[in-house]
Amino acid sequence: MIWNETMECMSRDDMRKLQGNRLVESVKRVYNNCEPYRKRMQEKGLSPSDIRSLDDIVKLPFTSKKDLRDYYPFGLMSAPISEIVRVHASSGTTGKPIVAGYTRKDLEIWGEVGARCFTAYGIRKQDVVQVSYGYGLFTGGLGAHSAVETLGGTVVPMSSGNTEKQIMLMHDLGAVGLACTPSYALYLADALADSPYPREEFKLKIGAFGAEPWTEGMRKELEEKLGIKAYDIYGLTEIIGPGVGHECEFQNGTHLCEDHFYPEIVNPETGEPVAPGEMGELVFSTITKEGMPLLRFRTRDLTSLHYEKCECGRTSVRMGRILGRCDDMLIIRGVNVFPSQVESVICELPQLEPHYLLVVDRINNLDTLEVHVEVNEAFYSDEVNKMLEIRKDVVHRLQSVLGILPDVKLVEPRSIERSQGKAKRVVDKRKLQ
Ligand code: DLL
Repeated sequence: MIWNETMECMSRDDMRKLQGNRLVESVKRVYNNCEPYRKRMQEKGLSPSDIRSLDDIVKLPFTSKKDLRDYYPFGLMSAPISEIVRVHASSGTTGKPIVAGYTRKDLEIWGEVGARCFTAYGIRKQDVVQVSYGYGLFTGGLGAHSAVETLGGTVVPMSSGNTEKQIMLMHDLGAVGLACTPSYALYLADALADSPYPREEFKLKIGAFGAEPWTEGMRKELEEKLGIKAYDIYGLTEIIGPGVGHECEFQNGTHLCEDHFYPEIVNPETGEPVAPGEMGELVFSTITKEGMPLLRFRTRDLTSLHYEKCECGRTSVRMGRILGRCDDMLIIRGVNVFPSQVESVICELPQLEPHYLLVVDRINNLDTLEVHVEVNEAFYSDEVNKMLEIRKDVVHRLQSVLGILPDVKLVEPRSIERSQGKAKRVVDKRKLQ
């Protein structure tokens, strides 16, 4: 079932025309209502009449996270505060958060794109969905909440934390869907296994997981542990929140709701567009937003776009898995390392649990990488030889995937701190020095 067949299955030509028309209107909106955008365009000698179709988008300047910080909190809004009915914020690593403002129409669109996601996962009106993303300034909780409400399902607004109660209510209320971060889902999976309720008493079938990078290996792990199908949901505060994109039953890429959010992929260094299918930095222009429309916003997320029609019937562009963020990429002895590469190796090995932490340091001017990873209970042993054997295997595989030799520390089951929201996978001590 498809929530909005007209938009999700439109021909590529018609979609481009629609996007072009909407872009033209958005450019006028920001030019007329948002001074920083008007100034930027004027500096480039551009007026709204120069943007006539989608082909002209490359003339427009980029918007960055720094711009959002510089114009904190409301400087990039294109609607007066009297029209803004909600704000959300995402906390960055430094200083002030990024604030996004939404008009009533923006919230309606958010509900609509969210409903497309949960419909694609197979959630229907009669289903109960437990939303275990944090509620509050983070967009996860309220975003998933309005998605399920819009399609007419029953929301359990659980928020994150209080794991025992999560399991009890999931059991008692018969949740079919669970929406949370993949790392929290893993935590809940262990809690569910330890709970007094037998698995067959749960109705859980569908997971809507996102807000952090996760791998195919992690998907397999979650699907097996929870006995569900685990779907990706993508989004970011600046663009709208969860609902920018979603997987379908074929789990072959994340469909983007491109009638609202126009995606491009650019080379992260030069800013030049790359060929379709090539990896680069994802850039979005919102083409229907009123509160805080953003043009050519650099997400820092690294992925690729694929335009072939999907087996599910949707024609919308599909995004590949997010490898990581440009700013999450670790450069260790000159080699680029993403936590997701480590995760993919860990998930392949049955002796390991997908709970891990990367500790990076610089000792005597040389970068070091420690990979702390939990050993599966069934394989954990006091016999040094057994542990050394596992370790050898892990080191070997990591070395061949990463191209550098990591120091692997096998740790006891359940010793790495669990996350109830976005997992923290990296401690970079070099930054603290
Ligand atoms: O994480 C919105 C969200 C909530 C998405 C719940 C999905 C589910 P922010 O806190 O602004 O918003 O963080 C956005 O998180 O740029 C990506 O780097 C990362 N991210 C979000 N979804 C995914 C995903 C929310 N499915 C940033 N896969 C984004 C990989 C993701 N990374």
